[in-house]
Amino acid sequence: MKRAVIALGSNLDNPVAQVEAALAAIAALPGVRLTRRSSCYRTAPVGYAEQPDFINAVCEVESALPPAELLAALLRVEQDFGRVRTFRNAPRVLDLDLLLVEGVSQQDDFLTLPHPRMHERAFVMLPLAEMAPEWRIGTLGTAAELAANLDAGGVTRLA
Ligand code: PH2
Ligand code: MG
Ligand code: MG
Repeated sequence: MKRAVIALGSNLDNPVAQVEAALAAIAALPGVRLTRRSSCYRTAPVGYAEQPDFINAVCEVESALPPAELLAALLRVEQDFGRVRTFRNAPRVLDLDLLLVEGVSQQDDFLTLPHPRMHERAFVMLPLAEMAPEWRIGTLGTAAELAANLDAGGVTRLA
């Protein structure tokens, strides 16, 4: 069993409900146990700005699945939620990104771990610092250290 961290994001069709339902769907995956989750955060869109605010969160799981199989299972959950891929950074009902797998550093066409852009994204790092300040992001530092150096503007924790 290895611990892993997953990012959740939605900005269509009642995003808070999408994220909550996605957490339940992740918890129900065979070979996956949900161990921790962050609050939900309302976040301004990064990249392509002309779209609604996002709801973002992160969760931690324990899984016996190899990382690529875990990612494949997450992509199937996206499909089950009706994700339609149009253009890069387009609005979406659900985005699930595999961020970290304990002890794993890898780079291939399907999956790069740690996620290569996570440390520069406040919408990922603030929820992660809340849930798991001690997680190390490769050799870059802990979630708490990296989050403290980001501009938190546009990221609001929901009650
Ligand atoms: N995801 C992106 C691009 N931009 N911005 C916010 N606020 N939240 C996201 O989840 C997000 C984004 C690509 O996956
Ligand atoms: Mg994604
Ligand atoms: Mg993403």
